[in-house]
Amino acid sequence: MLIKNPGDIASSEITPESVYLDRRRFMRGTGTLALGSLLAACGESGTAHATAPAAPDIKGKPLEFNPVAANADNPFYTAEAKTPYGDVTQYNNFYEFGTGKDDPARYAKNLTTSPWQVEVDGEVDKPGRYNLEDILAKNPLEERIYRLRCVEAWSMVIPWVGFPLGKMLQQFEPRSSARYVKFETLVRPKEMRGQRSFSSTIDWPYEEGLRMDEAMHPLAFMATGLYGHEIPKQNGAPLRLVVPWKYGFKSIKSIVRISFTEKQPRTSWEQIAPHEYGFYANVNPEVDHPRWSQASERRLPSSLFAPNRIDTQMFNGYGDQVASLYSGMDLARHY
Ligand SMILES: Nc1nc2c(c(=O)[nH]1)N[C@H]1C(S)=C(S)[C@@H](COP(=O)(O)O)O[C@H]1N2
Ligand SMILES: [Mo]
Repeated sequence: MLIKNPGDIASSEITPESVYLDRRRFMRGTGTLALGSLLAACGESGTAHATAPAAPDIKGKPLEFNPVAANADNPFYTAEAKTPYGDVTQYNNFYEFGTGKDDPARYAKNLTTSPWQVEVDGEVDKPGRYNLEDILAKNPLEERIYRLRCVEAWSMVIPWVGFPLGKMLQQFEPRSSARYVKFETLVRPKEMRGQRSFSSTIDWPYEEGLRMDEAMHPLAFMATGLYGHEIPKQNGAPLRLVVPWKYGFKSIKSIVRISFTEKQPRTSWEQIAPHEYGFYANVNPEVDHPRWSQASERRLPSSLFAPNRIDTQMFNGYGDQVASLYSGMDLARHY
């Protein structure tokens, strides 16, 4: 196996972290007075905030993996600026921990992710309860640098570590009757405060699914790490899906069940608002969300002074690879 720890070289150096920090420092400077009085009101001394805090250090165990080849024509790679680690791990959607963007970073800490098992069932010849270690032993890690486009019209560029979804699914030996694959997130209200909330709109577990040919596509990925290190809990530890040509809600986190089905599975967001969120959820600048445009997106980091708004690309820029999966389909109807 290829052993390289890119913590030594890659991500942090290539990321324009310093530029990002400078911008934050600038913004803090302009906000000093207001922030100072706010802190005073909270009974805290403002002096500790006179200088910007350092970017949060990369947390988690460094991983061993095969780094992505940095060629412009490699679909698993993009030369676009990576979103800094601090944004990737502190601006999240993970409703099991709350609906605020900073709730996951704050509340996912106490989630128990070891031991971890994945139940495999349905139209498959090797069903069972698999220990995460056994899955990992069969699937050497590699790196992918992908765009992630949320349906809320913001996006990031994230260096993931993990393995191809299709390769893992084949190891379970799906039957020819398996036309779809469904994923479920852990339900553990004791550790997931969003699941205890009475105002929650989601009927837990969070559920997602793919058509079998989508799941087998080489771009579909299971992530166990990011920025060369173990994936933080707020990003879906210990095992989460990444489908870069689809809206982010398809990329389900903290997976505990994989079911092979004949029929198109029920998915959480489709259940909540079927006219707003469809099963396919392919990134498509020409099909607007009923309440906002999907023609452009805020690429993080983004701020009031530097919104960093860019055009959204069809299939999030992965059209050359995936468009053929949908030939003949009306993508306005199958949104
Ligand atoms: N279980 C679960 N998975 C989830 C979500 C969630 O709320 N619960 N949110 C989704 C949404 S809307 C997005 S945009 C991505 C965000 O992933 P990130 O926080 O790692 O950027 O996770 C997706 N996976
Ligand atoms: Mo999202």
